Amino acid sequence: MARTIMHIDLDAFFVAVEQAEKPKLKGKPVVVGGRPDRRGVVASASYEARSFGIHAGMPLATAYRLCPQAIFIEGGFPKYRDASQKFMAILADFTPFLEPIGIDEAYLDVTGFESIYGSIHQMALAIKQRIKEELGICASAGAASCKVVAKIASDLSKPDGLLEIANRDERSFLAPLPIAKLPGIGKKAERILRSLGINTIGKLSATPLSTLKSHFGTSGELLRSYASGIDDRKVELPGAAKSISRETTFGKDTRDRSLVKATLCYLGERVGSNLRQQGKQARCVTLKLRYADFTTITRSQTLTQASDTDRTISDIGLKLLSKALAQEKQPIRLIGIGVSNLTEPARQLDMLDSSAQRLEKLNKTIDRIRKKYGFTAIQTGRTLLLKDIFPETERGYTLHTPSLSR
Ligand code: TTP
Ligand code: MG
Repeated sequence: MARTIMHIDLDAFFVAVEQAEKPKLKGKPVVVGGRPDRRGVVASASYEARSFGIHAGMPLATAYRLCPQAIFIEGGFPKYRDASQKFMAILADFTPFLEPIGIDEAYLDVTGFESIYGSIHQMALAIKQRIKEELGICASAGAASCKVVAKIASDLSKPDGLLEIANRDERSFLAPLPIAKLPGIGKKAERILRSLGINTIGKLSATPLSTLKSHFGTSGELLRSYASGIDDRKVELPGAAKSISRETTFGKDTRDRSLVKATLCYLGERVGSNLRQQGKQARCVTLKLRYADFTTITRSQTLTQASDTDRTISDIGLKLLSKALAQEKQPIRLIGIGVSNLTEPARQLDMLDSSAQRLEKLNKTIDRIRKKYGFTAIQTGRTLLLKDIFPETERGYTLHTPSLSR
C-alpha cells in the first residue's frame, strides 16, 4: 500500500525561539551561537542573516565579517529543549505515528489521514498553524511517499513552507536537484560524485550501481535508491526495541544438554517471531548463560548478513552454547538468547541466495500458522522435547520462569 510520510522541521529554530521571546528581533539578521569576538560557530541563523551568506557551522568571526550589523546571541539550551518538547507534543496530538529526529524535526506516518483532516495538505496546515499559535515559530512541512523525498520537500519549501510530492512524481521532483540536497551526501561524497560528473540527483539515479559501489561500498546502493525516490525506511516510534531477548531460569539447575538445547531453540523461535512481527532483521545474536554459582556470561556473534529466521538465530545460539559448555562444566541455572543491532530487512532484490528465500518463506508460513492456532501448534524437531516437560497454552510453553522480553 502506498504510504504518506510527512517531514516537519522548524525554521531557524534557535533563532525563532529568541524571536518569539523578543519580537523586536523579528525580520532582522540574527545569529545564535555566541558573541562574534568569541571562538565558536553559528548554531542557527535567521533567513535574513542567511542572505548575507551566513550559515550554521560557520565561525562566528566569519559571520561577523559577512554581516557586522547582525545581532549575535549566546542563546540558552534549556529554553530550546523546552520548545522542542512542546513541538513534539503538538505533533503527537495529530498522530501517534511519530518519529522525532533531533531537536526540531520529525517524521509522521500520515497514511490514510486524509479521511480525518480532509487532505494531507489540510493536516499539514493545521499542524503549522498550531505550532505558530502556541510557540510563535514557523515550521516547514514536506509530504511524499517516503522519508527521503518528504525530507527534501520540507527542506526546499523553507521557510514557512509546505510542499507535497504526489505518488510517482518522486523521480521527476528529485532529478533536477543538486546532489547536495540528498540527505547523507556530505562534502566528501559530493566531491567524489562531482569528480565523476554526477551533479544532479537525476544523474545519480542513472549511474551504474557498480560505479557507485566501487566508490561508496554497500552505501552506493542506498544512495541510488534514495536518488530514485525509493526509501523503505519506516517511521520508527521512539522506544522501539533496540534488542529483543528471551530468557528463562530452569526449575532446577541442569546438565541435561538436550533440555538446554531445546530450550535455547524455543527461546530463539520466540525471539525470531517477535523480530519478524516488528519487521526487523538482526545483525547480532547473543547467548546468555547463568551457572549454578550465579556466574553469568554472554557470548555474541555478529552475522555477515542481517537475518530474521529462527534457523539462523538458533544455529548461532547452539554454536555459542557448545563453545561455552566446552569451557564450563557447572550445571546451568538460566539460559537466554537475544538479537541486537536491528535493521530494516534488506529488500527482496538483495536476496539472491535462494536458500535464504526458502527460509524466509518457511518462517512466514510458521508465523501464519502460529497466529491462527497458537505458538506450539507447529514445532521443529529441535524443541519437541519440551512438549513432555512444560505445560502448553495458546501463547506457548509455560516455562518455569517466564521468558522475559526486554
Ligand atoms: P536545523 O533544523 O538544521 O537548522 P535551523 O532550524 O536553524 O534552520 P532551518 O531548519 O530553517 O534550515 O537545526 C536545528 C537547530 O539545531 C538549530 O536551530 C540549531 C541547532 N544546530 C546547531 O547547534 N548546530 C548546527 O550545526 C546545526 C545545523 C544546528
Ligand atoms: Mg530546523
